[in-house]
Amino acid sequence: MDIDIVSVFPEYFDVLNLSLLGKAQEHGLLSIQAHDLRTWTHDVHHSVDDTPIGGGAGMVMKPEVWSQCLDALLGIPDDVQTPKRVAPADNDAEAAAAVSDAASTQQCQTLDPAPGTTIIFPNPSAPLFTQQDAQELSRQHRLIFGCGRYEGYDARIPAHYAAAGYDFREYSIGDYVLNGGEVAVSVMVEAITRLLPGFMGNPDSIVEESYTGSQALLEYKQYTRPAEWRGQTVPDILRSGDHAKVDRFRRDEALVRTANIRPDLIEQLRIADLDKADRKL
Ligand code: 6GU
Repeated sequence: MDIDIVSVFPEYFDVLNLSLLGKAQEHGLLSIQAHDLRTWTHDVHHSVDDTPIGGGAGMVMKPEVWSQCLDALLGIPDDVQTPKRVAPADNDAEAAAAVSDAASTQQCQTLDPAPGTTIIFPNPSAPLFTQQDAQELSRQHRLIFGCGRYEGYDARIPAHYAAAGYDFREYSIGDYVLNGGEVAVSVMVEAITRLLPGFMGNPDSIVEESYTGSQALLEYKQYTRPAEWRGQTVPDILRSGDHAKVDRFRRDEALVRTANIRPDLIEQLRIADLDKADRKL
C-alpha cells in the first residue's frame, strides 16, 4: 500500500517511521510519504489560506493550492484539469449540481479514474471514522491524506474531486476538537495499516478485537500471573481449565461491559448475533 500525506507540518509524520509501522515500511509492505503543502504554492509568502468569504473568524485553506497538490499526486497533467471552477452556489445541493455539470460537459474522466485510490481529508464535521472504514480502506492500493489546518478548507475541494469520479472521503475521529488534521490522519493511518496482511506478527490478535465482526462488543477483562496481586484475585473460572465455561464467562462479561459503557453498540446487535445464554442476561 502506498500512502501520501500532505500537511504544512510534514515533519509531524516522522513518528510513522518508528515501531511496527517503520518495520512494515522496511519490509516493503507499505510506503508512507509526507509532503509539504507549501511545495504547491507560487506566491512569495507561500500562503495556503485566506479569509472566509461571508466573514467570520480564522482562515480557510485555498482551493488552488490543494488542487495543484492533489492533481500532481494523482498524475493529472496541468492542461487536463478536472472540472473547471464553478461559481459559488447558495447551498450544497446547488454547488454539487454545478460541479457535476461542469464534469459532464468537459467529459473530464470516466468514473473511478484512479482505481484502488482513495483521497481522505480529516474534518471534525464529517461522519465518524470506524473500524469498518479502516477495514475497507486497508484493501485499497493507495491512500492520499490531506491535512486541513486553521478553520478548515474550501468546500469546493471535495466536491470537485468527487464530481471527477475520485473516491474522496472526509472523516472525523471523534466528538472533540483538534487543532488540525495531523493527529486524525495518524490515527487513521495506524488503524488502517495494522490490518494489512502480514503487518501483525500474530494475525489472531486482529480477529478477536473490539469493534470488528458482526458482534462488535467491547473486550472482556484480561489477567496474567500472579493469581493474587495486592489483595485482588483472578476469577476462579479463568483458572478452571474448562474452556466452555471460560468462553461463557468472557462473553457474559463482554456483554455486560458493553451494555454499561457503550449501550449504542448493544443496540446495533442483531438477534442472530445472540445465543440462548446471551438472551438470559
Ligand atoms: Cl478529523 N479534525 C479536527 N481538526 N478535529 C477533529 C477531528 C478532525 N476529528 C475530531 N476532532
